[in-house]
Amino acid sequence: MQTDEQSLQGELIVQDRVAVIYERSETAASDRKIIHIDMDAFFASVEQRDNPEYRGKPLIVGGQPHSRGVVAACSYEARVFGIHSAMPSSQAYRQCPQAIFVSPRFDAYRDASRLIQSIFQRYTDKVEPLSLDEAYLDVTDRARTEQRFAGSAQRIANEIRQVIFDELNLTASAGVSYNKFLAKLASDRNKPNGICVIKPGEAEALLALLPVRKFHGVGQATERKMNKLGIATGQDLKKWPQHELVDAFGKQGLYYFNIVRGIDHRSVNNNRERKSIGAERTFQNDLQNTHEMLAALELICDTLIERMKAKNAYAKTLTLKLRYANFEVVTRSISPNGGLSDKQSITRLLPALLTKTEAGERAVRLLGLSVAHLQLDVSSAAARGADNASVVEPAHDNSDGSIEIQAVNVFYTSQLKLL
Ligand code: DCP
Ligand code: MG
Repeated sequence: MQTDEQSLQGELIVQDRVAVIYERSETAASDRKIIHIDMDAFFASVEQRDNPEYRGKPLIVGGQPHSRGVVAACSYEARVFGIHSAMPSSQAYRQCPQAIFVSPRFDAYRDASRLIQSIFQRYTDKVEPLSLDEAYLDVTDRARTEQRFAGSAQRIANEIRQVIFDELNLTASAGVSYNKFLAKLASDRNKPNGICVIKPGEAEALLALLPVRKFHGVGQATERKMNKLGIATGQDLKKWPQHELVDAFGKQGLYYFNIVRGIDHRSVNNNRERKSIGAERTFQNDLQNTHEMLAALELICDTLIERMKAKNAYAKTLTLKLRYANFEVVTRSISPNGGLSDKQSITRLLPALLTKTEAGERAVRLLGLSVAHLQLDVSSAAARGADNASVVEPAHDNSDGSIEIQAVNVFYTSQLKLL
């Protein structure tokens, strides 16, 4: 049966985007012990676990090969063929016609995720989930107080990986370091089923050699901008004085200045308050004119409003996202003075946002809306009205100085629940 999530233009690929952005807090301890755990090929591994016939084979979870869907997850056997998440399924099929394509089973992934998170809680209550399959853990106290760990976060990380394997039959990779940025970087280095420790003395040399794209917080758009400025690696980035980076990248410039020196004071934040809500849709046929785009956006807006109402939330910033037919993605944001609380307060802004893009001149395959800087209490927002809106220029990476939404989850889910 088709749900209204699926009703737009035939087969629909729903890609909701849940952004969880946490405030920074300045806890200047450089002797912290932070672990970042990230499950390996998460959706695909759950499928291989539950379906023995998929094991050892290239497996793709996501859209079917002849649809306009994309790959959500793929097994490591599929990655040998160059397949990766977010690649169109049709392309994945061309690169590996023998791959098995399966549709996602979100309930199974959420169940596994809950169990993984409960394992984390056995080790520390300072757990910050980033998505269904990854989290930061601050184990500073646990490493110190429990004799069997002898002060070693690496031992804790390995034990967690073992417990996950024993109890869930899934593998996880871990990064261990003295801050979140480095722990996340580390967890990716020995994937799958690996662990990597970055010690204080090692960080700067390692970062100098890395291409900037590998830095969490540097997305495609920032990479392009950095490359234009002659910044290709950490070493190049490090040559830039702080004020010049801030001139070029705003608040994020300070973040880049620090991370390339291995400095990241953000604490592991177990407050799971959601900071943005959104909905987006990929269309069976590209939309050609702004009239049909606005109609589609109205429907997306209905979903968004439902979700905002469920949270009793009102928002300050509305972001329109669109993906052109050639897969290029642009976003445009607006922060009206009175906030965003009901459908009308959002839909009235859409034509202005759309004209800030090339929609209409170029065909569009995906549209999305999200709201950010949420607050509770709709009534006070409504009372203020929504006049004097001002359009903000492209928010490719970070419109609000927060860490770029690169780690943020793109889920194939019609429910916006994180866990
Ligand atoms: N996901 C998605 N769409 C994306 C990226 C990811 O639906 N564009 C889903 C499927 C993934 C899960 O989120 O299984 C976790 O994402 P990861 O980026 O951690 O990727 P994987 O766990 O699949 O692989 P790995 O972490 O081993 O690289
Ligand atoms: Mg993963």
